[in-house]
Amino acid sequence: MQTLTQVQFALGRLRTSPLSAVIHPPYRALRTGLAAMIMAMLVGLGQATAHDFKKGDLSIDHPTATPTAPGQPHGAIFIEKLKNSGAKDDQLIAARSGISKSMEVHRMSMDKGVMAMREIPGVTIPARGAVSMARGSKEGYHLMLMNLNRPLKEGEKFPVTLIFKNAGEVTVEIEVEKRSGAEHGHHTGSHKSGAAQGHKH
Ligand SMILES: [Cu+2]
Repeated sequence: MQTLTQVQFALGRLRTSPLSAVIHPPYRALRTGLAAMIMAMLVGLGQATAHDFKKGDLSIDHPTATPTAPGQPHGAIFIEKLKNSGAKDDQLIAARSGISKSMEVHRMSMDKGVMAMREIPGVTIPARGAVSMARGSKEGYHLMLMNLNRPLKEGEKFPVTLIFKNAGEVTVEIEVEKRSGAEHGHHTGSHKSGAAQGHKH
């Protein structure tokens, strides 16, 4: 609380000194930098809106699922970014959810001009690095909800527990969202062909 008050005070001072900024250009840059830093801190305080999750050294940034049509057996989950601030590699090795019978870690790739996907042992998040599991990313990583109990409706949220080799388990909230544009079309096509070929369990 005290920190917030001080930050507000600092921001107030920054705003009320336009003249000095004109007279002393070097200070202006300094003040702009400070203001940006303070704004970043304030944004950090409102974590509920950011939709990212933390576990140990890992951050899980914006996990989403694509809506599914009635009768569609499987669903796909994407994570904008998995970041690792630690000194050791970690790996997303499994996941579980009450919304499907099981979950698998998948990778989508082109095989002789045909898009296919297969189960992989895990997705490595390099030490002091990051990996994308974003929709339409070239890596093609995603989590598959195998045999959904019900369709995924746009706008809904549901919990999924991610299981990491080192960091352990963390439950995140998945947002079901549709994306417009080529990225989405590409992806939907991919999963139809992949599901037809590779998801007979
Ligand atoms: Cu898949």
